[in-house]
Amino acid sequence: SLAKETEKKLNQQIEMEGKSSAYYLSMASWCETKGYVNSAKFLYDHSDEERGHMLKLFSYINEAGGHARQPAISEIRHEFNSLREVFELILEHEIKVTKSIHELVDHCFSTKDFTTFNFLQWFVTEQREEETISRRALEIFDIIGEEGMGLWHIDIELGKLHGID
Ligand code: OFO
Repeated sequence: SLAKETEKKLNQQIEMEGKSSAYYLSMASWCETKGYVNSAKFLYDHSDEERGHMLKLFSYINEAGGHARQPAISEIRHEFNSLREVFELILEHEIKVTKSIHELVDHCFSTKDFTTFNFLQWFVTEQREEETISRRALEIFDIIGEEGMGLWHIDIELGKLHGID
């Protein structure tokens, strides 16, 4: 069965995924109010995906005899300076999430919890994809350029990003 320490760490990961979901929902809303409708669509979907990640952890913990806990979501940002800043913050956040997953995997390996170790491999792959998408998003800003009609084109291209995932 699930060690208490591992259960605690998995619940901390739930909190991270819940925060990701809330953070991206807030970003989606900001984008929508600014007319970046395609980016908003991408972020609403992304927020749903993060909730999906959180629910995967809920099932795993409870099926393994633990108790998954709905995390408190602390204050999140509602205002952003630019569309580019939103995507920079996403990459920054995803790097943090990857680090957290890796620490969790390392903990499971060193405590010989190979079942949870195996369960977490899905998240390892997912984080790799999420970082790639976030990096791709920032490249789009550089390639197109934000001047003139740039942001309008950038928003369209960002809306296509979830196709990769
Ligand atoms: Fe859950 O992958 Fe992003 O945070």
